[in-house]
Amino acid sequence: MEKRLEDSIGWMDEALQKAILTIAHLSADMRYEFPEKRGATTTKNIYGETQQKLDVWADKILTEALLNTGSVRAVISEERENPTTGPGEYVITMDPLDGSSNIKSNNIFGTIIGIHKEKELLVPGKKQIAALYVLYGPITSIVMATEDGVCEYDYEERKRSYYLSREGITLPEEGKIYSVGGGNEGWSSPFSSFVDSLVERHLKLRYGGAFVGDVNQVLNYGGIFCYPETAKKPQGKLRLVIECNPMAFIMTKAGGAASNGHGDILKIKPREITERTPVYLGNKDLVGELERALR
Ligand code: P6P
Repeated sequence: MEKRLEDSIGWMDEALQKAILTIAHLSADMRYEFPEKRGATTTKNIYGETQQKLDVWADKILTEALLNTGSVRAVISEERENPTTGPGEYVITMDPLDGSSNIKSNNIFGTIIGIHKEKELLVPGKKQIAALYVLYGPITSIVMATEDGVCEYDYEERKRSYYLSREGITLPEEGKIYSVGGGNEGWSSPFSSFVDSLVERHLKLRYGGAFVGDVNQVLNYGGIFCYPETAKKPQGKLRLVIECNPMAFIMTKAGGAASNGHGDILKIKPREITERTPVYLGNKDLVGELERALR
């Protein structure tokens, strides 16, 4: 008997279930709107990046729906300068549409969600109680991590529900792929040597340009995802709070490691919502090797 997402999270308190199921149900419906909402807006987000129509729309409908659940105290979104507050107890950190540069080319993109219920809004990623990403791929799927581990749910169109497809997901022992964001201009020589060593060990390059899709490949095949610091971008590109912490939580619960090059990303106390960080996620042996190389 296939287990539905609703049944799989029945152990959670009702407020948390409502928040997660709201994201799940909305994500399934969002797909139908994608074709009409391709293309860029004339506005830029707080990072100075041109917003795609889907960025703005996904942020709006997810934020409103989450606040309407009554479960959410604040939504911290990539698309907004300040948190949007509500009457509930959970804090949601969100990249509503990660990988929007892939919309034009119809490549994979997704939604990244982190959930905590600490008093402070900005807390280390280890304080998250759940994290998930929605992958808008050939299959719409959700990968979610809680204290109990990592599960995947596939959306079954005919039944209009998400069903558990894998549970207890752990990284393969041996890493097979590597994925490096940005160009190689300005890499430190230790990082460059590390990447060369991966090639020499016959790891395969898999880079799709969306954090969710690239980390999902590492979760499935083992290896390492890197968006490194460079000479021009010493803090890298990806955002600590709304992108890296949820993905780091999931990778860690799958038995992997998450580093900023010098230590566990999940231990960093964010100074501000917009803070960026270099990010390295994947098999513990590879992440550890890279940390030693960067010392
Ligand atoms: P680059 C997508 O725009 C994103 O924020 C992440 O999803 C992705 O990992 C990264 O930027 C891609 O950046 O510089 O490789 O195009």
